[in-house]
Amino acid sequence: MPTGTQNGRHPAGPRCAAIVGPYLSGKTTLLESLLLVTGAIARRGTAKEGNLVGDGSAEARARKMSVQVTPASTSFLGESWTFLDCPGSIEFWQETMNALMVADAAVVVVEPVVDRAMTVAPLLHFLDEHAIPHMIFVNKMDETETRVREFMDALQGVSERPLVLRQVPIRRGEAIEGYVDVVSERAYRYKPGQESDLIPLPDELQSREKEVRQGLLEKLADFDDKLLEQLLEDVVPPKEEIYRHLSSNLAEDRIVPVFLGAAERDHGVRRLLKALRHEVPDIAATANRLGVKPGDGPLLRVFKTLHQPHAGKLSFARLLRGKVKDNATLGQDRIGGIYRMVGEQQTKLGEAAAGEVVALGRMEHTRTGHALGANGDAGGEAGAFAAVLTPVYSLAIVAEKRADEVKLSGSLAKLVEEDPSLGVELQHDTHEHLLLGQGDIHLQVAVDRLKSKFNLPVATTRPQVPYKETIRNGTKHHARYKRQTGGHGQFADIHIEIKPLPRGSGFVFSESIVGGSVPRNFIPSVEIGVQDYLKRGPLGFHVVDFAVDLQDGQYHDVDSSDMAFRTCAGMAMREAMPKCGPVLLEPIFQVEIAVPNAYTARVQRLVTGRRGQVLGFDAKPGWAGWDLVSAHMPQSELHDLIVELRSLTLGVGTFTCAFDHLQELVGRLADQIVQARNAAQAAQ
Ligand SMILES: Nc1nc2c(ncn2[C@@H]2O[C@H](COP(=O)(O)OP(=O)(O)O)[C@@H](O)[C@H]2O)c(=O)[nH]1
Ligand SMILES: [Mg+2]
Repeated sequence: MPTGTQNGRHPAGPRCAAIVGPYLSGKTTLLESLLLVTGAIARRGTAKEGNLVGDGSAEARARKMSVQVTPASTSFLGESWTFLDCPGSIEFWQETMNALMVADAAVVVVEPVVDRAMTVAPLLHFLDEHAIPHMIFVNKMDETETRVREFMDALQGVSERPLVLRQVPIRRGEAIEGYVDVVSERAYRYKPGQESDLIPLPDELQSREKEVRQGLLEKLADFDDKLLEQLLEDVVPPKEEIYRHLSSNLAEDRIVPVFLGAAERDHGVRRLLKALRHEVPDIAATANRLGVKPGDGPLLRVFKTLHQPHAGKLSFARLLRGKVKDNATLGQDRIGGIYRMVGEQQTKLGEAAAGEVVALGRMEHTRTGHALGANGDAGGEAGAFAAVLTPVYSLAIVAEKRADEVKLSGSLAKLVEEDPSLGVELQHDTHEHLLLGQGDIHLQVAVDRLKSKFNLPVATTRPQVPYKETIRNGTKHHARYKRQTGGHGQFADIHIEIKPLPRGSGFVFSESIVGGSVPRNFIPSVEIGVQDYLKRGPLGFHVVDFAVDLQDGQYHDVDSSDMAFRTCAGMAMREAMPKCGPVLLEPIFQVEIAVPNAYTARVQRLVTGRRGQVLGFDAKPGWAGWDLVSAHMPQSELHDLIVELRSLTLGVGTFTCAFDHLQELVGRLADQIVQARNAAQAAQ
């Protein structure tokens, strides 16, 4: 069995590789092939039959896409591996980041399409930022007409680390029938369902092979003076030495090896497995990279939580250090089962050791992202983990059945436990419950899960914008409230002055009563009456940035009461406010949009097209070739901004935003908003 890379010194403990890359590049298919080739499954599933190991959940099957990370453990040549099939969609990026933070290496699966190379830029940036060793698997080579050379140039354009091509394809017509390994300089022909055949190196590939090999050696020499000297003196280093350079540079994330194949036909998959086996660092190196503190006790990082409708809760974790036994106490919980997973299939284990990826049963207090030790929370020992993404999209959510309202908040909390990039918020102005997340599919999957896992059907709508209103001019007003009904009546009389205040002042109440014309004890009731009113001003919205001064009034010894003054104040406001030039206020957000600079001009047009104002743009710090466009944009234009931004930028554009100020809105749009508000209130 010619492996070419056998050096006998590679790490042999349980290792873990995350399979990542854009949506539809073939990650789930690659996982299937890895499991088939290593014998973990007996036959290949298909998306059509809905039996792919990586897409076992109902939400994934319904959408024919991975919506959560799927761990699958197997062994290859006596060594233990767990592969984490990650979702490619940017809306499930949190899931993918969490998985990457526990893996020893990532396999980035890409399609050989020049124009789509850009789609892996954010992923490669994340990998480099965290120095996560990664290799690229160029998939679908069975169906491509793209030249490898051309595609490598495009990929190199979005990778900060040098790429090193490890194989040269052997073509017959347009089809690829095998490859030359440029380190071992051996040629192989693919054989369906079996290991490739060793064949003589085709003559016509000799020079291309030499060229690629030379390129690889030159890149390695950039990190090693001795190798550089050898190359300058035309000394060819032994293969073992080249492999040693490849492994150490991969471990340090200094180079990115590139392999070719077709997962659907298992082409190149054994070659990939061998590279993983020989070149990927083990848990000791990974723990060191992450900054895990040395020690003997167990230390686990939970990278995924799964609430199963009938089988209870599972916490997926990687052992960064030490050992655990079933029933032991870990974090704040007692372990109720340790399982090795192959998709949805579980095998119970009595214990697990450093490097393994396991599912832990019934860890009720444990959440995604927790670091667990033998003595409670071990966050301080476990080193780096992925940050939580901020939301870019939201929907208002209500339980379809009124009786479910209480259950809803508990179930939402469980969903957030599973996926920290989801959020829940009560919007005080509009009284809406908002579900926040990374995009429409992300939230629709959450809604599906509420139904399938918690039997909780909900309806969603576009959230209302919390418009406000204010006044442009002030006025003085006198109001008298007088009722004579049977016994003693009600009486209150007040003079108030209303004044506009600068933006951001809110509401200010004061009094300048002299001589007790309104007795002290009634003054708070006047303020309450004004407060009641300001929840719904003349235009129908919460009123801000104005002052009310109580200046004079009258009272009656018997008929005056707190209630009478409160009512009178409301009356005064209702009569006076429409005369103060009411005007609508629209929330404006400060928005930062990050895109590759090829899109900067288009993004500026997008901002102005959505009534925004571009404040400027600058290079995004630490992101070569990316810009950060800052703008002020109305909140009402942000709802689906992410949708348009992604469709404009092959999915890679992102933004962050924060409330900045309120701004007057007049004209047709304002009239429409006020009309809609009045209609909605009339319908209540
Ligand atoms: N031609 C070809 N198609 C493939 C190959 N691997 C996967 N596909 C197809 O690509 C599509 C997406 O595959 P999938 O594994 O679900 O992609 P994922 O989104 O990256 O997990 C499916 O229709 C697969 O059949 C391959 O090697 N060659
Ligand atoms: Mg998938």
